[in-house]
Amino acid sequence: MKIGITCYPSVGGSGIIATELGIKLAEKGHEVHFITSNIPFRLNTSHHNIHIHQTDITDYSVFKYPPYDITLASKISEVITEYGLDLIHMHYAVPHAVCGILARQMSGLDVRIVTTLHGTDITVLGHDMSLVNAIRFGIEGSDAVTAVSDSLTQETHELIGPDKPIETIYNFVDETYFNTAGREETATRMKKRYGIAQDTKVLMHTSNFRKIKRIDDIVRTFSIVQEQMDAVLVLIGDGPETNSIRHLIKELDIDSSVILAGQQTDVKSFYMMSDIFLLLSQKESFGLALLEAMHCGSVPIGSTAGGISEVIRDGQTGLIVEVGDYSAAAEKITDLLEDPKRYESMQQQMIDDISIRFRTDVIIEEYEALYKRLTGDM
Ligand code: GMT
Repeated sequence: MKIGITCYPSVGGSGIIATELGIKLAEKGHEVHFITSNIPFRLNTSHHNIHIHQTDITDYSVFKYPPYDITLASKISEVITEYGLDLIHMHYAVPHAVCGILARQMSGLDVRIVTTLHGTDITVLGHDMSLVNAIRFGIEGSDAVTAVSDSLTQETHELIGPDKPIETIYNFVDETYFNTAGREETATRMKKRYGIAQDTKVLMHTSNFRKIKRIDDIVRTFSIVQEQMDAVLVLIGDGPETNSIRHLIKELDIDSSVILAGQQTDVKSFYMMSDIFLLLSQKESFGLALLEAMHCGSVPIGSTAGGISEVIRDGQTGLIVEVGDYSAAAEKITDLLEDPKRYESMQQQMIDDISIRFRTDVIIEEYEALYKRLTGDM
């Protein structure tokens, strides 16, 4: 099949999923066209079936705002026509699904449109009344719509109420890269590099440091944990909350045991060094970093937000606490780390569970089956 993919190319779970999906489809023989404003950041492979089409967003002085959506729609329509695409897969309802619908009209061709909802487009933008009609239009104008968790599917129905079925297709990670092979050696090397004693416990979080990630709760959780045992907190990433987090760390007087490592390209080594991965968000449709960390052997603690409890089976493959309850988080982490047998058994159950429920090849087949249903092809 000839498939167009549009996503936000910057760091973020939706861009990663769109990119990994494109790579896997190309490896299976499909012709894949990325139509984006920049090269997706995880697209570090050059496969003969992968084509990249970049939009130039021109900032003419007559425009108060550069017309990203219109330029992108125009580029997508060009690629549809030139390459005879069968289907375009848009990641995010706004603006991308709307761009896809516009592009199809511009091309005058009957290309199929699949839209995947990732979370922020619904759980945050869905509360903005000025965007609700656009989101509903993007969803209803697509031929098929998927969401990355049951929780997001349900929330979309509640918030937007589209006249369209939405099916859940879970996220996945590349298990050939994110796995536990060499975990101990990597942990030893990383601890040496960061001056962490080998028997010190490592707690970790990575994100784009937005307010909804509630990194302050993570820092407060850690502050309690480190009173009970030797532990270090490693925070990877950067964003709007970085400064206030830095202040909080100082205020709690825990600067000597918190590593603010900023953006990192080799996140995998940090996952491998960590005993516990924390994701205590206010809103989170899935939590892709959680799944990456779990594949690398880090046991997760998540909040009850969104789809996190679909990824973690509470008490079996990780731990769940109410949003905002950092005292409970600290208590659960301490109890688990003080009981190595329980930790190891949870870690094993976690690896067994995710390698069945989030298998890349099975999830790619779900997308292919959906494409086939829409095009009657393949
Ligand atoms: O979490 C973010 O802030 C980034 C955002 C994105 O658009 O990339 O992530 C969303 O999509 C990911 C991939 O499907 C999900 O794993 C994240 O949970 C989701 N973020 C939120 O729902 C807040």
